[in-house]
Amino acid sequence: MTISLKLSDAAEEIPVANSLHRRAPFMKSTLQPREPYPSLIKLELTETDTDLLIKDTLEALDNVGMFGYRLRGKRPDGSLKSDTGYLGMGLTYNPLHIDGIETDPHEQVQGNHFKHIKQEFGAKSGDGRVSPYSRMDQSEARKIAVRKDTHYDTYSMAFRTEGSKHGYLGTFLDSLKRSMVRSSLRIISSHGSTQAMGQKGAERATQRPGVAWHTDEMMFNNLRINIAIKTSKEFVLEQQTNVGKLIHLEAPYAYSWDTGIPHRAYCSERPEEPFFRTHIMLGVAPWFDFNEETQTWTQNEFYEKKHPWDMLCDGDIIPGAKLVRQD
Ligand SMILES: O=C(O)CCC(=O)C(=O)O
Ligand SMILES: [Fe+2]
Repeated sequence: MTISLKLSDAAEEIPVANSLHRRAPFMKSTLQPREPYPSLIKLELTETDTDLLIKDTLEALDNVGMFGYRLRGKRPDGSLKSDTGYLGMGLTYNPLHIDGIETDPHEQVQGNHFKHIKQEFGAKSGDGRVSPYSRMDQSEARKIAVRKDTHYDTYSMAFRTEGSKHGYLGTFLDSLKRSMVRSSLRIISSHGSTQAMGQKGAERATQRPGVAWHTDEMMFNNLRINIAIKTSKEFVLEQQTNVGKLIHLEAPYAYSWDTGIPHRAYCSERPEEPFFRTHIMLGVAPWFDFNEETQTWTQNEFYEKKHPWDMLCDGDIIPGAKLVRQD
């Protein structure tokens, strides 16, 4: 039987992907890829005009602007705190997002307004961001933050923003074979304010612009693909499987890794001139396809049959994406 679910029929107290999971448990699939992949998968985009993609992505960002990732707490003037070192612009949004009309649709990808969750659901913790993926938030707060139409309702953030339709960026995203979920342009600003990159000791004292240790959804739920658009050597990725190995992601390649394993991305050394490292951070649902007209998610032919990494390397997600073999 093919599972299908209309957004409006999904339960309110859990994200839409979890409602799908109740009917067809897929998030913790044990399906293995057909071959062992490196801890960082690098892909060449052989059917993409990458020069034009870079130009039009940067133009879209110029037109729309960027938003800081929301942080816990408030500024002295009462406004919600956000990070000036880790910025973004949404490529997808949810028209029914809990933030309503207060925020720009391009800002939804930048974390929750915990304020709303507090008002509507009576959460006890303070204002600001709460992340189910962060080890720094209490589990009760995390549970409340993860509902339908919140930041973490990945499968509701499946509608394309205006900014995502700009020029060849739009053409490229239209060409994807799978449905996009919570996707954004992610910018690390070399001269932005910094945050603690680690949880304790010297690590905690080390302040860098970027994103601290975290995990994301399992890849069967949300396969994340980073396309480096504008970058420079100081900007690095570090994975918990290889702490201390700082990896620079080169433009114009696409990368993917197991985001269920903690990782962080940051500016390791401040360049002389301010620099805005820009990646397209795509999220796709590998095993369910979204029909925007009927607002329905339906299981696709790959469900439990083909591993998301095999799909990625066969061009079942980005047409023409080819694995770059490294020694
Ligand atoms: O490079 C970045 O902006 C962060 C990437 C990341 O954490 C992810 O794609 O899961
Ligand atoms: Fe991540």
